[in-house]
Amino acid sequence: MTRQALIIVDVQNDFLPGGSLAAPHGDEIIPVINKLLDKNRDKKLFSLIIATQDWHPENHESFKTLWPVHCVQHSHGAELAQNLNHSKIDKIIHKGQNPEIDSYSAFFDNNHQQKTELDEYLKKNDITDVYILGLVTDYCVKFSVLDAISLGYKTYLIEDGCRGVNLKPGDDQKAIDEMKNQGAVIIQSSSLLKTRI
Ligand code: VGL
Ligand code: ZN
Repeated sequence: MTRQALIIVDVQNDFLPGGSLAAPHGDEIIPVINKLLDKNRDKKLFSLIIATQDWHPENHESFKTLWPVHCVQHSHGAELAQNLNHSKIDKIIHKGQNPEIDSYSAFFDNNHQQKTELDEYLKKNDITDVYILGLVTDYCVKFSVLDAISLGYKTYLIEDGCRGVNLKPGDDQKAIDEMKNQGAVIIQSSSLLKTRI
């Protein structure tokens, strides 16, 4: 028996146009996600819907070195997009709270030392397959997908449900190629939406 979960990565104001670390066209994925959530009314696509939030303290190390201030705990920028259908989310996973160590992946910090609750939560719910989308393709989505594969989940990337930040042009495509090479199945939301259920 397989059981599926949808993991919505970091669909937060700061990663959307107008936010401090915006993925261009990031807002275009929100209707894609809402359509999937709507299609899933009877839970036939996904048994569980999980959303992650990048959730940094004000003094996070990455603000000094790499990134503009973003997703500070309890700030407007850290909130999930307002037009995302929040009512369907079963579980929120926070990451990136340690001021010293960043956490791109929804599963582990970047040193692979601390785990978030996500793997335990999926295991407890007998999830075998994960479908991942969100922001941004070239960082948090990519590392979440790679960790899901290494943890043994059958892992799907819903490509049209993601946008990259593209610090270098083409970073998003490179990330997709890497996920595919590591074993992710790249799909489009349309293939899930047209499933007759
Ligand atoms: C992210 C950069 C820094 C992401 C988070 O959500 O992909 N990227 N923090
Ligand atoms: Zn961050």
